[in-house]
Parts: sequence; structure tokens; C-alpha cells
Amino acid sequence: MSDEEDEIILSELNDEDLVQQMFDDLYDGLKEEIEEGVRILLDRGWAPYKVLTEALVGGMKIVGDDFRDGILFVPEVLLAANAMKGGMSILKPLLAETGAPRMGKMVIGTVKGDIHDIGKNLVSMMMEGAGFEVVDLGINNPVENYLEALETEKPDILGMSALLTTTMPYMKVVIDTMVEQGIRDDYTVLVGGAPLNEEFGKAIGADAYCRDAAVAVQTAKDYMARKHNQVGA
Ligand code: B1M
Repeated sequence: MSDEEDEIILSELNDEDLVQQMFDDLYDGLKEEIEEGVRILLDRGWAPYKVLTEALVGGMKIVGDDFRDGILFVPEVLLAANAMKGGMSILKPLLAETGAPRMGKMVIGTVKGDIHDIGKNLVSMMMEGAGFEVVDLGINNPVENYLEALETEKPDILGMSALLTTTMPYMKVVIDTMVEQGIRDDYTVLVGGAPLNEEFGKAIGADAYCRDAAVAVQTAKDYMARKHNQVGA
């Protein structure tokens, strides 16, 4: 870090400059600065969701673009991801503290061969905030992990995340196995991740593709409402 950057006092920046500075700090993997930025924005009355989407996810988009273009490499992106997680850990309890009534239960995990977990964690946080109980299986899950969790946790929803074009087909392996075992229709299956789209979701037999965490929450709520209507009918 240069002397000039050393002198930046985050709390003295206006909101716009602070968010720009947080983009730079996320890019540079500066976890403590990101945590400080998050706290300042919250103190200024920003809603946790706004901090998450505008300051953190916005910054990660820049990291992603430069990673794609070969300007950033894995070690730098890992640092950025670590800084992002620092910010997310401050927001997590706030997003979960909405006092929303219990909506249902979801098991979620990133599929086999894939270690990306930021998006999945964000979905988990937002689902918890909306009143869902979430069982997070973590990353790199073979089909057996999902099946075991379905049996022991008995969730309403199975969520799967994949960030690589090479790992997204594995979602179909999980769904096909559920079909083979005659349990597919016992659950709502929601899928998400940057390389997916609606067409892919349909093609693999998922109930819905969710573009982002907010869509995941809304879709989950819609399916729960339908389920309750069916039970009530
Ligand atoms: Co990786 N990586 N990465 N990476 N990485 C991508 C995905 C990539 C697009 C970068 C690029 O080239 N532009 C590219 C994939 C290319 C492709 O397949 N077409 C890529 C690559 C190639 C790789 C490696 C192969 C690199 C290498 O080793 N040479 C390697 C693979 C490792 C592996 O998994 N086996 C790798 C490694 C890594 C790091 C470990 C360094 C790190 C991950 C750290 C971590 O997650 N703990 C990393 C990161 C951070 C990224 C980028 C930069 C950012 C991903 C992210 O966190 N985004 C990413 C570039 C990009 O996506 N633009 C990239 C922020 C997050 C909030 O968004 O995850 O999309 P996202 O989640 C969203 C939605 O997609 C949706 O909601 C979320 C919140 O709104 N969603 C769901 C996600 N999951 C859902 C589940 C649901 C519902 C919605 O269930 C109901």
C-alpha cells in the first residue's frame, strides 16, 4: 500500500467515494478496510442489503471481470473473496434478524468439483433473513451428500450452486439420482450460479433457476405458498 493510500480515512469520505474506495480495497483484498467500510455505511443508515449489493457484490463484479481478462490471478481473487467474506460476516446477523415468520427449510450446497461459495453463502444469508431454516452443506458436494441431507434434514427445498461451466452439469446428476430413487417430487429444487440460465434449469429438471439471492428468496416463498395451498385444498 502506498503512503498516499495510508492517509485515506474511510469515515471522512462521502458515501459515493467510500463505496468507490471499498471497490479498490476489495480488489486489493484488504479485509479490515472492507469490514470498516461496511460498519461505516451501516452507521450512516444504509440497509444491510444495500451495503451487500452495492458495496460488496458491486466490488466483486470488478474483481470477476479482471479475473476473466487475466489481469488478476487466483491468489489475488482469494484475498478479495476473503475480504468479501469479512464484510458478509458483519451483515449476516443483521440480514437474519428480520423477525420474519418461519417459512420453511432449505438444504443448499455447491456441487462436486466446485469450491466457489460466496454466492451460495449470500443465498443462505438472505434465505435465513426471510425466515427459512438453512442447512448449508458447503462446497464440493457429491450426490451422496445431498441425498443424505435430504433424508436426515427433510427440507422443503434443495438448493444447488455451481460457478463453473464444467461443474454445472453435475446438478443434473443429482436430480437424475433423485428421480431414480423416486424422491424428486418430494422437494422443490432451485439452482443458481453465474454460468446458469433459465433454459439450463429447465433442461436439467430443476423447478427454477434463480438469477440472484433475492430471486432465490422470492422463488422459495412462491413455492412454499403453493405447497401450503395444496395442503390446505
Ligand atoms: Co473462480 N471462476 N475459479 N474463483 N471465480 C469464476 C466463476 C469465473 C467466471 C472467472 C472468470 O473467468 N471470469 C471462471 C469460470 C469460467 C467458466 O466456467 N465459464 C472461474 C474459474 C475459471 C476458476 C478456476 C478454474 C480458476 C483456476 O484455478 N484456474 C478455479 C476453480 C476452482 C474450483 O471451483 N474447482 C477458480 C477459483 C476461484 C477462487 C478460489 C480464487 C475464488 C472462489 C472463492 C470462494 O468462493 N470462496 C473464485 C472467485 C471469487 C471467482 C469470481 C471472481 C467471483 C465469484 C463470486 O463470488 N461472485 C468468478 C467471476 C464471476 O462470477 N464473475 C469466478 C460473487 C457472488 C455474489 O456471485 O457466485 O454468481 P455468484 O452468486 C450469485 C448468483 O449466481 C446466485 O445468487 C448469488 C448472489 O446474488 N446464486 C444462486 C449462486 N448460487 C446460487 C444458488 C442458488 C440460487 C442462486 O440456489 C438456490
